[in-house]
Amino acid sequence: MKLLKVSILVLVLLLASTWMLAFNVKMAKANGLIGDLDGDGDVDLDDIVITCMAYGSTPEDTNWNPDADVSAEFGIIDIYDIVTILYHYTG
Ligand SMILES: [Ca+2]
Ligand SMILES: [Ca+2]
Repeated sequence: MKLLKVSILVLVLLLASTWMLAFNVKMAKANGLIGDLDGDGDVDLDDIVITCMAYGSTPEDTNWNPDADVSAEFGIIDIYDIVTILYHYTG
């Protein structure tokens, strides 16, 4: 039973580290909250809306928001940025 618990813990840690590497998540804002685009101390619908307003944009676009570019591929706001911010949703 103890071996099973250790195996599950190792699996969870492996999956978490893989996810971090795969999405190459970067910290946003001085408060360290990933996805807190409006800087109010939480990650909620307002931050998702801000990200959606920049969806599909690149630095050349007028609706580009560098704060919303929290996940690879960097230089474009795409579904991975939204998923990353949703993952850190605090409500
Ligand atoms: Ca916020
Ligand atoms: Ca991105």
